[in-house]
Amino acid sequence: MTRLSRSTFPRLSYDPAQAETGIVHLGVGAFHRAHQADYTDAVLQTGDLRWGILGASLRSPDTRDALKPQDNLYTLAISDEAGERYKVIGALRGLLVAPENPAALVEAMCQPSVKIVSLTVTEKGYCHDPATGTLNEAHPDIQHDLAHPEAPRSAPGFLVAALRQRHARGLEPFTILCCDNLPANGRTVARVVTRLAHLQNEELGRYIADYAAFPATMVDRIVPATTDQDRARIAAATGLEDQWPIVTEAFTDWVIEDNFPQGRPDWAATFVNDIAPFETMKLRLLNGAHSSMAYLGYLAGHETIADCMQDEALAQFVSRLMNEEVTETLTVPPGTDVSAYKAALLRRFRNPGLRHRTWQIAMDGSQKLPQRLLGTIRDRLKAGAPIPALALGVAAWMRYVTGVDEKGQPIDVRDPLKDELRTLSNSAGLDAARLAPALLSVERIFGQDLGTNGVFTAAVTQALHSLITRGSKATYETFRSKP
Ligand code: CS2
Repeated sequence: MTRLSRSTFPRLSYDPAQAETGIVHLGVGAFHRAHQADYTDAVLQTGDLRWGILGASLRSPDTRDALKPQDNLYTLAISDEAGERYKVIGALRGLLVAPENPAALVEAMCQPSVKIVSLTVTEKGYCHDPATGTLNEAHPDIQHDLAHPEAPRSAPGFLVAALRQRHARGLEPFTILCCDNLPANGRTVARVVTRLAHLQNEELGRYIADYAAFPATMVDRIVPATTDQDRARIAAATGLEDQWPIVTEAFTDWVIEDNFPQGRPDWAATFVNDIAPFETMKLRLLNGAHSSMAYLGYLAGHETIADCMQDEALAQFVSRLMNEEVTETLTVPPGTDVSAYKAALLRRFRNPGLRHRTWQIAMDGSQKLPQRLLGTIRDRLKAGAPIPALALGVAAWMRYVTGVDEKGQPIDVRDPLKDELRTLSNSAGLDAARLAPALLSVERIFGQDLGTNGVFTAAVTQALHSLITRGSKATYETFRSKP
């Protein structure tokens, strides 16, 4: 079959080769290609060719190898009730693989045309301590970058190396645009990057703190990992082979704090002064529900989020989590109807065209729980409000990270703290009264307050006891609304 490329797909409305590199993006995974690259593609289509994207992978060459023979074009398969429609995205001008030549990436970030460096490197990619949002100075990649500042490994290391070079060359700093689901993502990344710079050179740390902009963002689009079935279906539908298409939903949302001293594309996003209420609503409702469903659903044998939503009891648990425990903690963003927002979320979760695996969402729980569930829990505890559903979400994570499922089969737990969590859970055994306090003692996740909070500890221990003795399904069944 013919491969997608510029010559086999001549219908793009702009010539990517004519675009300038206005953006360098670190972490060109599926989410970036379905979200920011799609928004940027729309800008390029208007004829504003200042904003081509140079993508960089910080680890594997896979994306570059798949897209290079396709002139960096790829297909976005957009799924909704009407089925799937296809769109070819041309916004990527090129792809670098950082470990192959770190200096080349730093140099690319120093081109005068580059006004923005955006990032989707996942929560763990910032090498921070999730409970406090500060740089984990003992992180092996940070230790490496302190020893080799010119040839970094971590995302913060690349940002600091390029900002240092630009400063030395008299170039303005680029704007750093974090597009990961971190709480207060702009401020968190600013804190991490300035601290790393400060450890290298105090003056550089001050310069970044004073002159670099770190606008905060709320990003939203559900983008499951691409499968071979997706590749085959999309090739059959479009008539062109694409080694790395991306499947996503029709829904997309992007709220951005409008702070771009070097200018920005005219993205069809919502630009605001304060993104906090948008971010908290999204992290607590969407991502909080996602993670709770991922752990409970995985343990109950559900492969995807759509499968979880087919399970009436689990769907009811999710509604009750959102309605009875999360909503009250939110400051509703201006112009938002929270009921409509939640109804839309449930529809999005049900989308059968998205095979979003519970295992995928379950990944990196130690980095996700604080902003998805623990912040909500702190607010509820402060208000003296009950937390049965939230505590069950946390307990399901605990049951999951023991690494053995309800049938005694191993779970492939992926998490930067996996070894520590496994050691703690192995020594506690499958006994809630020992396992819950053991895991709650991990301050990098739970901070210094939650592990010693009697109400929280009791609620989590009780939920975990039920998960261990009765199983996931029987436990969330107790959340079924009474007829
Ligand atoms: C998901 C998110 O993988 C996960 O942890 O919860 O990637 C989620 O799909 C996005 O944040 C939706 O915007």
